[in-house]
Amino acid sequence: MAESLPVILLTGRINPRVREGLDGKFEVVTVDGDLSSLDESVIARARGIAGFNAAPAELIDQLPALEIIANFGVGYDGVDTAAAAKRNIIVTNTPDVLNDEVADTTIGLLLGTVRRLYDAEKWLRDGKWENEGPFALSPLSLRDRHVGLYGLGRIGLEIAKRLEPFKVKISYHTRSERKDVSYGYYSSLGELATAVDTLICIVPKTPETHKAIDADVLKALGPNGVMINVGRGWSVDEEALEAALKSGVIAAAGLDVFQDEPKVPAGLLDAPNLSVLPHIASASVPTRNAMADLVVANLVSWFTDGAVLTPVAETPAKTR
Ligand code: NAP
Ligand code: 8YV
Repeated sequence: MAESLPVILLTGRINPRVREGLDGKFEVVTVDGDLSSLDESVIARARGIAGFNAAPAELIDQLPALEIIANFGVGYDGVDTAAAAKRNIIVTNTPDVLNDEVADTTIGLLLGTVRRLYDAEKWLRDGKWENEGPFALSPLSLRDRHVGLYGLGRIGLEIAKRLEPFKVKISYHTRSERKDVSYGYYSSLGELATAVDTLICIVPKTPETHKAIDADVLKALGPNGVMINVGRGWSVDEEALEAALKSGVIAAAGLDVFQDEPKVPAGLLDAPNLSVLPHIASASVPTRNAMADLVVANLVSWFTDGAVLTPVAETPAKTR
């Protein structure tokens, strides 16, 4: 009898190209919600998960034959890597293939926020240019700004490189100073926020980054301050941000990510000088295709060669 194909569970709202890439090579089973709708034998045989940042310990623990969790996204904060590591299950993510897209979007969000591009377009579309005259001058400009990056990893570095031609000063805070860049290094986020007037957040969601951008950090940015978050909503105290925008503690903010997506607090949306995007930094067809292809490549590589392409640090490369 021919050997059966490995069972891969597709969990969450995953890009359809993942399924297209897996079909024919694997027995692909879509999981709608929890595992209760699945046949016992499928659960017993499931060797892989292709998922959208959602593999908690409860899911992992129900799958006795699980070998690999291939996450769609570079951030894998929704995957319980400790539970995976305990069972010797490898976790992969999609680093690098989205760096340029996310960095491009960050620059767009920064410019849109500083120069009020969204409000200006609305002014034109609402007929106000014709009926009321020119759109107001933007109080803010990118000119002479000092931009601080909270996070200077794969994506942060691409953001920094894109900022260079804008002739702004660039500094950063990470836990370890990078030896390969000449940007100013600050050993704490508070010191960085005090030095700069523009802060871009591109750190992962970890216990240490929870609400790291709080009332004190916003106050340190100052009344000319601009805060952009393209990392995770988790890293910003949204109540403090709302208060800071409403009271002029900082001048403006641009957010691609939120604490409780897709819900965004009404009070925050009410705040002045806030630009918001629905978590779209990597969301172009070419980039999402590249991410999907990397998810598939990790699974194929694991089940054919017994090795993966992009393991996460918590479950380092190993062979099957
Ligand atoms: P990365 O290469 O791992 O870089 C992470 C950076 O954050 C590093 O510079 C790291 O430096 C720093 N960092 C981590 N923990 C820190 C801490 N506690 N304090 C200060 N700095 C810290 O990751 P990446 O590929 O650039 O992605 C970063 C994150 O962006 C992802 O995890 C994801 O959450 C988010 N993201 C969002 C979107 C979107 O659509 N908006 C798209 C892609 C990624 P040290 O280790 O030296 O501290
Ligand atoms: C996507 C992201 O929103 O890669 C990440 O960490 O946040 C984004 O690229 C998501 O992962 C896929 O839809």
